[in-house]
Amino acid sequence: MSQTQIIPEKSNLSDSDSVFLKTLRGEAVDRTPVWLMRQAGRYMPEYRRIRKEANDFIKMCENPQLACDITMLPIKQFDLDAAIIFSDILLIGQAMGADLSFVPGKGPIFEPVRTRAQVDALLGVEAAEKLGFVGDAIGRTVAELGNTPLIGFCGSPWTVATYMVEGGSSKQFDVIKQMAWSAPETLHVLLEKLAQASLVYLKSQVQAGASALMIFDTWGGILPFHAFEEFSMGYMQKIIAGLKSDPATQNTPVIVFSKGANTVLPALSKIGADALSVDWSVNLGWARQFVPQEIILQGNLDPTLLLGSPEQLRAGIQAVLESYGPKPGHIFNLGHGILPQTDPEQVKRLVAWVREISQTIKNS
Ligand code: 1CP
Repeated sequence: MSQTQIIPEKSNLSDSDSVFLKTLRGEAVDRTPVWLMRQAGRYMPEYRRIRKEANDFIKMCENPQLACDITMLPIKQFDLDAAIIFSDILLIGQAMGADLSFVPGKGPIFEPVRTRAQVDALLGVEAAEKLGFVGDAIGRTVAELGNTPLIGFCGSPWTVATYMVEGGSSKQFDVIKQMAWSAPETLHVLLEKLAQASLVYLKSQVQAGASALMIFDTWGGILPFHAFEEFSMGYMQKIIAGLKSDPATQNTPVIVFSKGANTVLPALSKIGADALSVDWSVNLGWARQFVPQEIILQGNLDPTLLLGSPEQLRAGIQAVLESYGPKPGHIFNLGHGILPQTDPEQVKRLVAWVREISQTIKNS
């Protein structure tokens, strides 16, 4: 991997093969494509079995064949329109030199990065080179997927930084926010390193065969309005500008998910993303007023609806599809990741109902 121009090794899928890619290019399709955030994960008994045997989440991600097999699990069982590579947004922090572990029941734990000296000691772009196993996993997966496109991804610099600075998951985000208000230069050095490494990392994923990219800004919405651009949005914009100025990646669609950042949708529409993924708190028709038609909207079923009755699930799906209406430019997804306690039978129903109801709406 290098920063120089890279030409994809594998031929990434052409638009004509996929309702997901067609929708991302703004073309009309006869039904709404569907995939689910965190579709390869703990709600699947097969995943839990592999997880128990492997006993180490990071080792699972670092094993290209295992990562490929896990990515394929939901594709084999459900009729999904896209796969997302099994990996994690936090691996880049570890590649930069921050110690990371995943403790069952506790989630991710980072050795906290808080001082300027700690930030300066981290790798920047060179970190991407340590993630070659993800490219390997992508290559294997694309070969197995056939006509189903594969999404590559990274976390937004801000979101990854929250875990690195807080030392893991957080409720208040007070440590990183205090850093933002009292030592912004230090935080900016960290965010810049993350952005540079993420850009090279995303390019390498396209080179390996990813057909679309997604940036997860799960914690963008916890920033106050006036600081969102400075600490979160600006760095995503830089990453996208880097992708769009390289001939090898300029045609690869980029989806941005800034959870809870709904009041900043007009600003997010201007950062060069091809699609914006939104959480369940907004009505898609309302969101469309602030997001131009050429930018695709993705979302936004509340993942807890999968825990309710089939009738409530169907009503929720219907509400999401109706809120968007018959126009092209919508990819069905959840408003956040699927919950571990979800019954896989509900996922089967969801996929079938999105197809059926969206076809009816589009033909009406
Ligand atoms: O213990 C286990 O089995 C690990 C559970 C797990 C899994 C299956 C983690 C730990 N990460 C993943 C995979 C993962 N994470 C994928 C690929 C699989 C897929 O989507 O199908 C992706 C895209 C992610 C992205 C991710 N990781 C995000 C952004 C999306 C989101 O859900 O908000 C975030 C915030 C993380 C951090 C993370 N990694 C793992 C956990 C439990 C968490 C969240 C911790 C928290 O809630 O703060």
